[in-house]
This record gives sequence, C-alpha cells and structure tokens, in this order.
Amino acid sequence: MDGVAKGRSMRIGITCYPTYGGSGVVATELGLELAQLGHEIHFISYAQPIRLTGPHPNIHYHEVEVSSYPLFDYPPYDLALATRMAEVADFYELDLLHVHYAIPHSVSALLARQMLAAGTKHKKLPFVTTLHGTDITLVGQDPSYLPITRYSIEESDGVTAISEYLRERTLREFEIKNEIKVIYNFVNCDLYVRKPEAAQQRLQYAPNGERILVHLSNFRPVKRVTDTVEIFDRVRKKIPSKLLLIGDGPDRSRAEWLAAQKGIQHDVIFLGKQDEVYEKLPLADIMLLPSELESFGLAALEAMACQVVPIATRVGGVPEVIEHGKSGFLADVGDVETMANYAIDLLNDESALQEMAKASRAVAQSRFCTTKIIPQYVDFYRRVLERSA
Ligand code: GMT
Repeated sequence: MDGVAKGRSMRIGITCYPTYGGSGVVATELGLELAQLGHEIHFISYAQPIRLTGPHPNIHYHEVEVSSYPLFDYPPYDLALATRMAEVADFYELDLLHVHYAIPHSVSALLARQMLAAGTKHKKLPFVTTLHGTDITLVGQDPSYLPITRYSIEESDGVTAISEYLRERTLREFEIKNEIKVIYNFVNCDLYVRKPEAAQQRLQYAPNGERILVHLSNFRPVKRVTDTVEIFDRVRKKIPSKLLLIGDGPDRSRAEWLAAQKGIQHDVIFLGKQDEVYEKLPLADIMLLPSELESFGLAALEAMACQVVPIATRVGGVPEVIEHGKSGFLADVGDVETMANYAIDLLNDESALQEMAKASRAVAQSRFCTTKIIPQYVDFYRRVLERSA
C-alpha cells in the first residue's frame, strides 16, 4: 500500500458545473473543506466555481478553453475538458479525479484516464463520479444520453450518490452493476448558523417586524417557483410577511409576473444570485421548497442549519433530510394550500416555531455537518486508490 492509501495528503482534481446549482456548490464546498484538511485541490472547469472566492491555500483553478471554429456548430467542451484533465493530472501528479454530475464529466474523466494509461508514463488516474440528481432523473433519461451515462458510471472507479433515493433510482433505471455509495450532502454548521445580529438585520427587509419566508434555487421549472409565490400569497393574507427570493433563472419573470398580478410585488423581494447565502438565510423564519423533484434539497439543509424551518414537497430524497412534523413539514407537489396552512399555523405559534427551528438545526448538526461527511469522502478516495493501486 503506498503513502496515499495509508494517509498522506492527496492531490485531487475536481470538476463540476461552476455556475449556480447544487452540484457545483457541493463540489466547491467539498474542495474547500478538503483543502483545509491539507489536501491539494485542482478545480478543472470552464469557469471559476461561484463559491470559490479569493485566494485559498492548497486550491488551484484550471480553466478549460474551448476553441470554436466555423465548422463546430457545437464546440466540443467534453473533449477539451478531457484533454485538460489529463494535462493537469500529469503536470501536478494528481492521485485522482472527482467529477460532480455524470454528464459529460464522467465521460471526460474516462477519456482522460485512458489517455494517461496509454501514454509513455502509463499513469493511473482513477476517477470518482458523484451523482446529484438531474444527471440521472432528467438528462440521463434522454435516450441520446442514457447509454453513455450508464457506461461512464459503470467505468467509474468509485460512484457516490447524494441520497438513498438517488442511489436506488440509478441502480434500478440504469441497471447499474457498479457499487454506489451514498454520501449525503453537507453543510458547514459554523458558517450556516443564526447569529444574534440576525434580529437587527431582518429589519432591512421586514421593517415592521413582519415574518420572513425565503426561497433559494436556480429558478428552473423543477423548482416550481410560482408555487412559492402562491404559498406566500396565502400566508400574507393572514400574517404580515415578506418573501425573499434568492437566485435567478428561467422562471424568475413568471414569478415576478405572478406577484404583480396578485398585487403583492412590494412584499416579494427578488435578491437575485447571492454568493454568501449564509448571510441571508438566517434572517428568515421559514424556507419554502415546493419542488417537483429534489434528490436531496441542499437549500433546505442550509436553511435548517440556520434554524429556518423548511416546508417542502415529499419528493425524492427530501424525506431523508426533513422529518415531517419534527424538523419541518412535507406536502404533495402542487398542494399550495397545505403548505400555506403549515406556515400559517407555525408562524402563529411562536413556541412551536422555535422548537422546530431548534430541531432543524439539530438535524443539520447531528447528521449533515462537514465534520460528519467530509471524512466519508476521504475514506472513499483512499479505498478507491487502494483498489486501483
Ligand atoms: O436542483 C438543481 O436544479 C441543481 C442540481 C444540480 O445538480 O446542480 O441539484 C441537484 O443536486 C443538488 C446537490 O446535490 C441537490 O441538493 C438537488 O436536490 C438536486 N436537484 C434535483 O434533484 C432536482
């Protein structure tokens, strides 16, 4: 067994979608946490991941340049990525690659592994694929992507999924033989915490002591942002309140239109994309996540760590994170009445709200803190390296 498998720090390449989206957030936070532990992290992507701000010791960023020629209607990013992965792995002597979101990242990693193995140094470059959700539930189901997604998952040296739900669904629908280990998403409980200043900071959005509801997403149709507005409209009729919407995306204008139609636009505050969501989340009482599907629901977990009670849909991996009636509430997709009633009842009962807020924080701390989850990734990498040695 060499030093890497036994315990020396590792050199890890991480690839993710760098723009707004849960998988990029998880990949970036993972890289930051691993770097803190002394591992050398190399992000390889077409843009700097959004939560990667400022210089960090042990963190490097390698941009993938995609050349475009008149001949290319579709510039081949996956090939440029594979080439860059192989170059970076060779130059910086990476121990392994960890790709987040199967398409096309695991295919690029597979090519990089083959290129290095076939090169003069016959270098080994194992890769780990982490499945996040829509890579399996939406994109991977497209007949044009399914066979190659299945192949690259099977060929991965290690595969993880961010919930039991996603693991089961991948095994079943993709007929995967490779082992898939569940490593849950995580939250930094020191950063995502409600501080005493939050009471004062709330006043900038709720100057008259109104309640605050929050939603955080990439505003894609799967998030059902207009349901958030519908729920808020019902809550606001009973309880003076404000809605903070964090993020941006295709359904933002529909949500704006709906708020204006209902005449509540002055109480619906669109904050757009925010880099430091841990400063905004703790200002709220309730987080609304009425998604069509969530393989995990990272936004709900981040809110829970900040003592913000989640009201979400009973879909995908969400029940693995939120225990209905204890650390939040779950309802059927589209049932805005029930979700609004949960919010109204809770906001009318301060002690129940406080109790549930504490229970939410306790779940985040006991099951999903970085301190619990990051060592699972480190152990997993070492096992992959041992097997590939
Ligand atoms: O939800 C999105 O639209 C983004 C997507 C992604 O891959 O960036 O999120 C997925 O991964 C997140 C992080 O692991 C999970 O918390 C989300 O539940 C999952 N989204 C869906 O399954 C729809």
